Amino acid sequence: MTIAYLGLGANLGETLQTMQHAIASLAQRTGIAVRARSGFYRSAPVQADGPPYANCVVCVETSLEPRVLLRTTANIETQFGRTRPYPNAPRTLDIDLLLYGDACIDEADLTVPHPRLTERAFALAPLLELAPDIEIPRRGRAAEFLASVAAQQISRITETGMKAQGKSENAF
Ligand code: PH2
Ligand code: MG
Ligand code: MG
Repeated sequence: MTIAYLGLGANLGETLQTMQHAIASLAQRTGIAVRARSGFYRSAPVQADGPPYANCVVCVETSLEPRVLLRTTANIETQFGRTRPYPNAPRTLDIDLLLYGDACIDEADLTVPHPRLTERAFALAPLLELAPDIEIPRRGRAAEFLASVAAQQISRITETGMKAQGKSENAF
């Protein structure tokens, strides 16, 4: 069994509901146990356009090989209506493999750790909430990179904020 971290993002449709249902869908898959979910965050698009994003990170324990895990998450993206009209287009659901144990994979269609993890507050902040001391293979402690992404606009969505979802979902 391997501990892996998945980054979820959405900026079209009922973003929080989609992510909650996607996590439930992950938990139902053979070979995946969801161990923890970070809080939800609202973030400005980074190198992308469209509405603000909702983001979170989940920790899973899995017996699936990285490629099989990736196929499963791609399948869940499709289940929730993901389309790819152009790179970084707004989406109903994105699930990225951020970390897979201490594995380092450098292949054309799969790079682990996620190559942009250390440049993105929307991935780093929720990851650090789940695992404050986590090391990124070949990069060092994740916490060391927070300062360099401090300018990116991101805020944690509180429970109260979630209850008022209809009104505040697209606000920072
Ligand atoms: N995902 C991207 C590109 N930019 N920006 C935010 N805030 N959140 C994302 O999930 C995101 C992004 C590519 O997958
Ligand atoms: Mg992504
Ligand atoms: Mg992706």
